[in-house]
Amino acid sequence: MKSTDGSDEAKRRAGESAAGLVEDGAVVGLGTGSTTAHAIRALGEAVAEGLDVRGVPTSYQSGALAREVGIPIVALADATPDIAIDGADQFAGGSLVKGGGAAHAREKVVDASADRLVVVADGTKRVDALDHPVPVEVLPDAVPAVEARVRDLGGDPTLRDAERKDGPVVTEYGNLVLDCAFGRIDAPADLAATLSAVPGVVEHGLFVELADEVHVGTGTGVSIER
Ligand code: ABF
Repeated sequence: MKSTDGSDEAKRRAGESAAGLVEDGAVVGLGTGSTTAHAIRALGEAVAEGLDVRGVPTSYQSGALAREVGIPIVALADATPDIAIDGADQFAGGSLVKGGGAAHAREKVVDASADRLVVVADGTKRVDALDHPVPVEVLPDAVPAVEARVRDLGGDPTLRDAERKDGPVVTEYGNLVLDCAFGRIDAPADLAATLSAVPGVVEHGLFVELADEVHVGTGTGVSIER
């Protein structure tokens, strides 16, 4: 059943619950978004109290927040995360739609590299079957071709616009994002593989069976699912 509690309090509980799993000496993948930001702040407090961790950011924003709260940063090329903590736009079991912040390419690389992926979310993100539009990062020249292919697949692509009318959202890698509505996604692994094979697609936001656990914050506590 879909929860209506998308409060910041619920997000904070989820983020802090996941941060509490991080052990001394760990390398931590630092996800993006408002729920993960609570985990990053909690980890910063733990570092101030003596916890030895190094963070691998999944985006410019998560790296900036980690620096602000005092978490030492390490590049993915130099360390493998023991654990990654990341948010989601929607989850069904261990499968996710991500990419609301247009950071899903680096998020997927970091999250998939980690020994353990802990997703943090509030209950409004939980569904029985994924149906959230799938963000697809696309090489700029390939946008028309990818749009056509997505339509062939039964999807409805929308180029993501910046909030102000100054053009489309551009990712950290200089690419554009198509939000592709497919309705209910009954076979996420098949759609993920199909999208990955489209020329010009850099990465999409379907994370199929990648999460080891989901910490779901509520108004009063946290449920750990999976
Ligand atoms: C990132 O932030 C994205 O992949 C996901 O789209 C979003 C979740 O943000 P929030 O926790 O603010 O809902 O993890």
